[in-house]
Amino acid sequence: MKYDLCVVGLGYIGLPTASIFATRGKKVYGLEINPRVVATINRGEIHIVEPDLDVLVRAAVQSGNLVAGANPVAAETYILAVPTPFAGSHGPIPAPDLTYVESAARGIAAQVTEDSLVILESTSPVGTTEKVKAWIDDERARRKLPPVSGAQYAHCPERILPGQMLKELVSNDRLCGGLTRPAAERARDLYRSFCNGEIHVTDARTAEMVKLTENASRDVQIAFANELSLVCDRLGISVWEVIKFANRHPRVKILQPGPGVGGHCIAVDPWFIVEAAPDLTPLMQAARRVNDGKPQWVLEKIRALGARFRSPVVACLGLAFKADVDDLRESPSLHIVEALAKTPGFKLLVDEPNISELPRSLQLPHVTKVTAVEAIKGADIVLLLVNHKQYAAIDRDLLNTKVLLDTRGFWS
Ligand code: SAJ
Repeated sequence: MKYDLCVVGLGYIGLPTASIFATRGKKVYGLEINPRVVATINRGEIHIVEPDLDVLVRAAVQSGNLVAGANPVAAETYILAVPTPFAGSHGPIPAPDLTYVESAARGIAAQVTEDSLVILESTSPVGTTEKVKAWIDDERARRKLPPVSGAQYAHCPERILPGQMLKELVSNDRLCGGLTRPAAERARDLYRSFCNGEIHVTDARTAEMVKLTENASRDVQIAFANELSLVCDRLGISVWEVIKFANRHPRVKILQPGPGVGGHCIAVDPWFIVEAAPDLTPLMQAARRVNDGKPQWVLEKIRALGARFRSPVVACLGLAFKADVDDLRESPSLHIVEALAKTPGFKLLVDEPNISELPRSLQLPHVTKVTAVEAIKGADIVLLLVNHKQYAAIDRDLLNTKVLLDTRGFWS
């Protein structure tokens, strides 16, 4: 049997993408190396938290159009949706780690035919789509399989926002960058089956750069807000008021300061541009340093506030990398709480409403998981790290007698 689609990697991007194609009538095979994930999906369940994803996956699996497995299959189109983290650093600049993309490409190489379309969705450094083709050609040569010069390649980057993935998957504009024009147009026709936004056609290198540019742009803008927050704090001015009023200017749109930039996109992707041109990117490098420095600033603030108490109890509200998600990866809030837990004399009462137990790094005698209200009641200092919706409802009277550090300006 030949599937319409084989989606490689059933994570935060691959799973919603595979499922939405399946609910639009495509026969989809999800290729996934983790056997627990395969079993979960085939039961119609999910292994990640994202609003309404459970309903979509259940519908996709029950329709018979989505099946997960560990072996490469024959398909018209392959979509690679695997992680592209960075691998340690060579000097001050982290290098991209393309090993997942390479092994995904080599893994499907034997199945690729003259008629195949191979799409890279993973956020990738410029030139990666060309590498995908080269890895597939190389793997086929290594296995003594005939070359497939007719196979088509495109980069169609995902651009969906965690927390609003399903809405954005359908409504966002899409970019299809081909190694050739027919490849881009074929990809465009495929995404039309569910994408209501405009679908723009370009070349693969431009598409790669656009995706990186979007996240680098956001990183630079958040860095501006974070830098402002340091200056305003020193000058005794509320940064939230400054931004609120500055944003009343018709051409000013400053983002919000916070405890740092987390997640596996915005804190990572600018480095892919920097790595390609270190001598030309002082602004992007500075933005990364500003945002990466913010957790340490929060930590020092809290330690200074803690010096007022003999044995300070700190309510830490939120561990996720941003509001209303359960994702702790690259979370500045988690890093701050982990460092606070190592501060002698500090006791921590921690709330993270989207997880059921503390990560192992925080399973310590002086760190307790409680509800937000319990944490506030029992604390000397309240540290708000994430603007989860649950915290909006907290009775402000509870905070009156507490020393407060609101890193998001949520209660100001
Ligand atoms: N943050 C701030 N202040 C702000 C906005 C965000 O401190 O004003 C922080 C958040 O708390 C979080 C980090 O930045 O720690 C990133 O959050 P985010 O909501 O800006 O973005 P992500 O990482 O969830 O998703 C981004 C999105 N990119 C853009 O908005 C340009 C999304 O559309 C991409 O699909 C995603 O990266 C990705 O996968 O690349």
